[in-house]
Amino acid sequence: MHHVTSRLVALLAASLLVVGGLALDTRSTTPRASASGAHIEIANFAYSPARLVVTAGERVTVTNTDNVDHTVTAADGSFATRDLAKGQSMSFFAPRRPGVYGYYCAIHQFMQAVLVVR
Ligand SMILES: [Cu+2]
Repeated sequence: MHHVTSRLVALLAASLLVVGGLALDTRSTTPRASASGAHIEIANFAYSPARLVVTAGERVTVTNTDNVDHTVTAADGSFATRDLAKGQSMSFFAPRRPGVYGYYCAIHQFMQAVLVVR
């Protein structure tokens, strides 16, 4: 009897692991940086992707397609672009320290997104 119970517990633990694995898979579908570097596009007052995963120190290129100027400005000051007019691009290097870096537009501070450094 006790034997059956512990087997059930093991099964339950295994299925929980599967659920956990699925959750991890979902997270790994976040756009990843390619060999040519990572990109952030600004369109309609929003950053795309809203959550970009890069490696430490990776080059990140920002392109503004809106008719008004925007910036990418890290909340902690660790990276920033100048004001980008329509069609302009600028690159910066992701921080060396892994972490989650929130950034915003210095001109329209409601525009917010996240750079994840791994
Ligand atoms: Cu802006």
